[in-house]
Amino acid sequence: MVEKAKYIWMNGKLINWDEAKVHVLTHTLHYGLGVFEGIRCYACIDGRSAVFRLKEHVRRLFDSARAMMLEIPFSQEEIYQAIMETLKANEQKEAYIRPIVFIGDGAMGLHPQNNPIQVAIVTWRWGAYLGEGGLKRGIRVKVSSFTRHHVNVMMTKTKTVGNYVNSILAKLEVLKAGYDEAIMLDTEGYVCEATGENIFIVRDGEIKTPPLTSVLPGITRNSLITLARDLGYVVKEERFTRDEVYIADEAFFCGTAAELTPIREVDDRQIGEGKPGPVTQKLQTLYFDVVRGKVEKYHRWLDFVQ
Ligand code: PPE
Repeated sequence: MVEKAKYIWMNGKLINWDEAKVHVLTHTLHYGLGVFEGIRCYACIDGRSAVFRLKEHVRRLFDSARAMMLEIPFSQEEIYQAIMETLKANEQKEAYIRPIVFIGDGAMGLHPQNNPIQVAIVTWRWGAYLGEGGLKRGIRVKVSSFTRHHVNVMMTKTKTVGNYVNSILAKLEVLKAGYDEAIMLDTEGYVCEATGENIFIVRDGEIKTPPLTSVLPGITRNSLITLARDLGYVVKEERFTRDEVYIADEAFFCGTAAELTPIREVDDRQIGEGKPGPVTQKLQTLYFDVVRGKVEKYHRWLDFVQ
């Protein structure tokens, strides 16, 4: 259960959590055309809180909206300020931030016509997405029988509400089979991403992640590529097959919610030693240090809440 905060920002103002309601004829509820973001705010070592890569997340929200032909009735600067205002009003030191843009009620039918575009920002506490144990010891994953979207079926580079039905199918499938998360293959059979995370593998000290062709351009993915290269690792954005994951020395998922979650098993095959490997551990430690403001060099990624 999501723990209630005091306020939710809706269409320009803060309202009480319990009053943030929509009509059952909300267009997005019926047809799935809406876009959203997932952002995290962390408590930093100096006592302040900082939002991680806020500008990039707001930009991606607007990119998603543009691709989906949704006209957001606010500027990027206004959404940025609204997120800060919500965090302050809710007095949260750490939070997961969910801006969502959706089509309100009015006309029904597939043409959304002039239904109002609604924007809401919700913030709540969200711990380890795939469990504390998963973060520490790694998770067990399975390749889903559900294929990730073809690039001309859904706009794969957007965070569109409807895209996640495909993710939910994969997630339900593998959770029922006793695993923690699913790997999804693209329409040609190459490794693509997870239900809500990007994927990386490591072999002989070299790091690989699928190119952006049909995956969400993850902001965590982008951050980890930078961090890994700054540490001196070679990082390749290159397609690979599931058997390359099976024989990897290390593998991990990353995302705003999942942070950096090690993978210890794929399709009942142990990955490396069956526990987080050295590269994974190094990157995970650095990532948590960076988001908590411990590394001056990456303060450019932090927007302090003040
Ligand atoms: N791929 C998908 C499909 C995806 O949904 C996410 C984020 C990522 C990759 C990683 O992107 P980024 O957060 O920018 O590094 N998934 C969000 C939704 C989680 C949810 O269950 O809701 C997230 O991590 O916030």
